[in-house]
Amino acid sequence: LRWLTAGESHGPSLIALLDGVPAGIELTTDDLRAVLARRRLGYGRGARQKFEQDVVRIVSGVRHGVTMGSPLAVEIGNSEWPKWEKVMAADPVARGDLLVDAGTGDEREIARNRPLTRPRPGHADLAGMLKYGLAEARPVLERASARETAARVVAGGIAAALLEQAAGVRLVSHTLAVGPVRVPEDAALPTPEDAARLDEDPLRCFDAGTSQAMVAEVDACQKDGDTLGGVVEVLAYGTPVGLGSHTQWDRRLDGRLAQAVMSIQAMKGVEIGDGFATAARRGSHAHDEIVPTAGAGSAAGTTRVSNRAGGLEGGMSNGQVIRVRGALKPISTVPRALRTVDVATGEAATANHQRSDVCAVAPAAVIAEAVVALTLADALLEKAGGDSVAEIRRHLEATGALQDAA
Ligand code: EPS
Repeated sequence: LRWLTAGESHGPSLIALLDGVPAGIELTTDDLRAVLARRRLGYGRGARQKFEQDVVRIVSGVRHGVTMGSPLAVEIGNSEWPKWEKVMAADPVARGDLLVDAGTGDEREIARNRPLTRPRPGHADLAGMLKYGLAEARPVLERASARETAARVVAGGIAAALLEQAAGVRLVSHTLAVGPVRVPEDAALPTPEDAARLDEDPLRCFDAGTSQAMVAEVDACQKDGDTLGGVVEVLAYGTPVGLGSHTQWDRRLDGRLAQAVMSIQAMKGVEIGDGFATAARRGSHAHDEIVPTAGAGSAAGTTRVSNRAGGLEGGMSNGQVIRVRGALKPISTVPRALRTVDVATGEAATANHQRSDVCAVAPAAVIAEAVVALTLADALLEKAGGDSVAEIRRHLEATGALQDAA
């Protein structure tokens, strides 16, 4: 399975392109609308989420609600495009079209097109300007923007449909921390049955008391003109044993999941299972002891007394619930503007700022779920690949890797 995205934040649309999707997955435009709507959830998001609409169109790969095995292209149109048509036009634009009002003779450039010469710390702005030899940040931030994750969420929705329909794998994601407010260590983990309830929570947090404290933290932060990060977790239930491999570095599934999650905008840390907490434990309390199940007598007749490893040992899925966490830095566009340099004049300045989310942790969980789904779907096809859902199921049944949940 291969996937790519294209599109700018204020361009006409984003594109998700998937190649290698098997035939026979049931999938509709409404399914993709539903996954995209989940990405817009979350307390503490900015004004843009309220007015901007995602307009989904499946361009290829699906016929009458079923994938055909051909490349899947999905376009996510941006309802705000008419406001940006000139500023982000692909073709050259007459200077007069970029002035406030050519008719009244107002010669000032429209605000949207003014050069962004005060790079924002934490964003791709400055490194991108230096790398691509640009005098302003617009061409960098348009692609670096987390708006791009809409395309990855669509791609992940397709991957999740494949995982569920071919192998019975189901995913769920939730928020573990917002700033310093964290779910207690011993809190219960959500299951896929809890997904709807999580989507109703303002921060997609499974612990009601903690969620209230998170809302208060977002409010306090907004009042201070500041932004917040946090920690999200993705859980994959029913993953077949043996996805990924210990035999080569780039086949290890934990490494592949880490890359997928780390590549989400604003991610600064990834953990598998208990991750960093494990580093502080002694070995006798760090692993998952193996005990026999009834009628044992082979490697298959075993179970575990814990899941500290997060379902991955030796870079392979071991049949336990896969647990991947991502740590998100606070949004880089800080209302209480940070110091920078105006590169047009070389003078000290404050960073460009118009509007900002206070906290994007809740959508980050949905995005992390999408990239985990893509990575697991890719690994599933390597293990039990086939050209159709039926063929993959036959392969899985033959290997005995399917879990009961399937
Ligand atoms: C983003 C900044 C904000 C977000 C945007 C991602 O946009 P703006 O700076 O134009 O207000 O709203 O996210 C989305 C539009 C989206 O759909 O997720 C950023 O800097 O990454």
